[in-house]
Amino acid sequence: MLNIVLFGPPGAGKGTQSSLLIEKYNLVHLSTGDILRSEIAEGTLLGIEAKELMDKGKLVPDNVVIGMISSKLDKNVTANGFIFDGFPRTTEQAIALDSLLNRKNTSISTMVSLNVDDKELISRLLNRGKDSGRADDQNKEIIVNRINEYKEKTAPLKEYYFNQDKLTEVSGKGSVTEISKKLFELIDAL
Ligand code: B4P
Repeated sequence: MLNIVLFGPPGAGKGTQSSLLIEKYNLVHLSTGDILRSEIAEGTLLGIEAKELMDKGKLVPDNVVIGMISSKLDKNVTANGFIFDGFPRTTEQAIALDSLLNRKNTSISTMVSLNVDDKELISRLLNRGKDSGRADDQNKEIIVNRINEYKEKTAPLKEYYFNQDKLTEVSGKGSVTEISKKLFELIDAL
């Protein structure tokens, strides 16, 4: 199985690159951000609680997102592999993911970290906020909170995957096609 963690700060291009990787490698896309937004759209209790945190740029509790991923893995037993987009975001989530995959006799193949500077991230997200309708993309202060949450809770995960010899760092600046070309090359070489 090909199991890829697509990693990076908010706005690094994880969602954008995921759609190209899914098409090329026939993988199942698991985006915790997308799953949470669909819970919000359906007005579920989980969605109502998540919205309050997401609108402030904060992370949703680990047990909530781990439960969501676990049930999605169970629903896709015949998949070629998965792209984890925006998950894991904390060490607890990474440990849980390793154990969920281990139970299915598989593991993470690689973790690709897309690196983009803060100025570019803020500009991309404010730009998307003009027509996305996403509350968390419309205000610079909230975007800065998201970047700070990333630096404090998520960026340390690079070391977690480095220690497993699975970390690859890629510049996320440049055109979408240039970046996807680099990702295809490194995945083909696995
Ligand atoms: P996510 O939905 O994961 O959103 P994101 O971090 O903003 O990244 P996204 O993938 O959408 O953006 P992309 O970089 O592709 O998370 C939203 C919130 O959900 C979090 O803040 C948190 O509250 C919650 N959440 C989600 N997962 C969680 C978890 N595991 N644990 C706890 N909480 C969780 O693209 C951004 C923009 O850049 C787009 O407009 C795109 O067109 C543009 N872009 C992309 N590539 C570009 C390029 N090369 N050049 C120029 N622009 C580019």
